[in-house]
Amino acid sequence: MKTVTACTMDCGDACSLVVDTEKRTVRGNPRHPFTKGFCCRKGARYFERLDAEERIVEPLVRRGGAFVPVGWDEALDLVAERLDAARGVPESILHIHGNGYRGVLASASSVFFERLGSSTVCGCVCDDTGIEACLKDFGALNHNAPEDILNADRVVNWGRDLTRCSVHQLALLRKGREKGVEVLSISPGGDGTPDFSDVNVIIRPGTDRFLAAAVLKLYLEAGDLNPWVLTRTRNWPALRGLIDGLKFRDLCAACEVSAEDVELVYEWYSDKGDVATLVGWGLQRHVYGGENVRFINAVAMISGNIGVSGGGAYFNISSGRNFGSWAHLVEGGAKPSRRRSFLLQDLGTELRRADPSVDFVWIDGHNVVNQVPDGLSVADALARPFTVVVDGFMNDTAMRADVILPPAFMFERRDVLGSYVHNYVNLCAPALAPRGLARPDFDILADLGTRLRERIILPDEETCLREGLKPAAVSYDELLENGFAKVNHPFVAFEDMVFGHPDGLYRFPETLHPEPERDPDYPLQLLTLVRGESLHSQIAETDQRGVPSVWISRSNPALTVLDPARDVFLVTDLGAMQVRLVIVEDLHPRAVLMRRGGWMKYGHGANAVIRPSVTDMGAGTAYYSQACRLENR
Ligand SMILES: Nc1nc2c(c(=O)[nH]1)N[C@H]1C(S)=C(S)[C@@H](COP(=O)(O)OP(=O)(O)OC[C@H]3O[C@@H](n4cnc5c(=O)[nH]c(N)nc54)[C@H](O)[C@@H]3O)O[C@H]1N2
Ligand SMILES: Nc1nc2c(c(=O)[nH]1)N[C@H]1C(S)=C(S)[C@@H](COP(=O)(O)OP(=O)(O)OC[C@H]3O[C@@H](n4cnc5c(=O)[nH]c(N)nc54)[C@H](O)[C@@H]3O)O[C@H]1N2
Ligand SMILES: [Mo]
Repeated sequence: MKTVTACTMDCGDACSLVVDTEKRTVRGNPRHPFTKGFCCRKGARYFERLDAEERIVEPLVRRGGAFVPVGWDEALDLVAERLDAARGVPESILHIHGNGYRGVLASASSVFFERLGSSTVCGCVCDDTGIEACLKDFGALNHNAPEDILNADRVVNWGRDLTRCSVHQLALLRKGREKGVEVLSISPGGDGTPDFSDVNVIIRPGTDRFLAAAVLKLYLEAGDLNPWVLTRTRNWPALRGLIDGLKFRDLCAACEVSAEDVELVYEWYSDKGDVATLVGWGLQRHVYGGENVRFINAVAMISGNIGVSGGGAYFNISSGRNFGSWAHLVEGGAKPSRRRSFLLQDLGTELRRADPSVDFVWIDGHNVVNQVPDGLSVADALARPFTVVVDGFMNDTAMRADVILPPAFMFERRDVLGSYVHNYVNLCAPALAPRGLARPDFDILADLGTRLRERIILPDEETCLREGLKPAAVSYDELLENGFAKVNHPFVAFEDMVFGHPDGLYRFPETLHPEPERDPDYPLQLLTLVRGESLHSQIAETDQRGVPSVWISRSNPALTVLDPARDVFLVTDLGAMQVRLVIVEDLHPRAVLMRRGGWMKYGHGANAVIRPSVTDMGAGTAYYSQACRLENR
């Protein structure tokens, strides 16, 4: 049987899918204008996860060091008893929710634990650095419709590896290239960008702000400024003063890009025609990631490419912008005025220091031990409290649980969700029954709520979906009929050059921080990039045998002393892991690339050696500023 459903993975392409439950195949919905009949490798392989032998399909309770299967009544009664006991001190309960599954119903656990007044987490492991940077500049988070890239003459792609993170944006770009759109990509290299670019500029990781500032310097020197654009900005004199005081050659040196290449980027922007700017997520995972994004936006603005079709600066939009909350429909508990929150990036330390202590932890949709810095310290900290993990695999987080509750995965449950790239909302319809005893997260929480001494009552799913859809002005019935709907947003963002700040004016960055000095003991930089064939840590265990690979340049200084034939270790000030070297050509000499999400229990988890860190904006995580070295041991 074929069902039209949707992908709920944390990916901006947010595909509408056609699932064939007999053949166990997943195809892109041919009727969906953005999905256009194809899907990515991770989506196409999803039945491998649903059908995996190692999938957990019944509740498990830890007894005497081993996990024992139990029925739902026993598991949920036990959890309810522990929750009731902890509820006297609400902050002793901690809720950690990731984006492992997305949608209107996916907020159920957050709504539920808010009513309990539990502690929560703050800080971001994904995109809040870039979001805050865009909010500072534009005053609102918006970009042109992704289809508008077809109207560009040229594209400057600052660090988006579309071959992995967004194959549908890649398809649009390929279509554009057939019509003559030219693409220049800027990245540390070693990624998929040469596949879709006419020119590639290799940059020192973390330093895009200097390249962008050097381009601005060339604009100033040429006196090539659009007076109308400047009237739409608030603080141009401050940025001009800053740039005037900087030397072009120092800026080139700071980003390790040659003067010729900087001039090329300038020409790419200043020649006739419209230029679209793609701003990647990678370049904001650095200590000054927010500033990187702001200087790139400034180039898009000064070059006259904001508010025009074929131009625009694309970071992302909010995938929740079309939805409203249904939290007010919940009965029981109380919405607290303030909640205690722990910094996600340093969760291990935060939990150890917590006063009052955390006695009960609920984790859903987040392989938190694997994905946050210093994950092993989080693993240690989870040993004391009673920990419930809602997940279907015995990953680095689940193995630390006291109770594991198996969720229905996508295609096995219902939801409605949007995208952080395009303007459609999709229906995730159940195509098959949950495997074994697995149940939708929503169901699990609704059931648990009725078992508490003071009950929490969730509304039914359909009520939540209808309520959540109200701001989208799309009816649930329309979604049931079509599987997706387009929500109206302007095709060109900020078309009238009126920005989201109260005065309607754009804001430039006014400071340019130097890159922190390289530590001579750790002269290389670890970039933990996404995989094409899976989402983050949702990787088959059978794919994680042996030693994980890292990619380095032939001109990496480590190769002068390393013997690649002997065991090689990636070493940071936090720890060491054995790696296998793959030598490539077009990669920055000091970059060490690793594909992220491998599991610590197989020696593949990079976050075992990545230190907690916070970026300059949005309390994001500076994963890619992690210094390292390679050595024989
Ligand atoms: N070193 C390093 N680490 C990083 C990053 C980095 O750049 N470098 N980037 C980060 C980024 S961008 C992100 S977004 C985060 C992602 O971090 P996570 O959100 O932890 O990502 P996943 O590994 O996909 O884990 C999601 C989990 O949700 C589970 N899941 C899937 N569907 C469902 C469901 O329906 N219900 C429930 N209850 N669970 C479900 C999956 O089995 C999986 O274990 O990681 C960050 N971690
Ligand atoms: N297949 C697949 N798709 C995904 C995901 C997945 O896990 N798998 N995850 C989804 C999620 S949650 C997210 S957040 C996105 C992540 O998508 P991205 O953030 O785009 O992915 P990354 O691989 O972290 O980084 C992308 C590129 O940034 C470049 N880069 C790193 N540092 C710098 C820098 O300082 N300057 C410049 N110019 N470039 C730099 C790298 O070379 C890399 O090519 O993808 C989403 N899509
Ligand atoms: Mo992410």
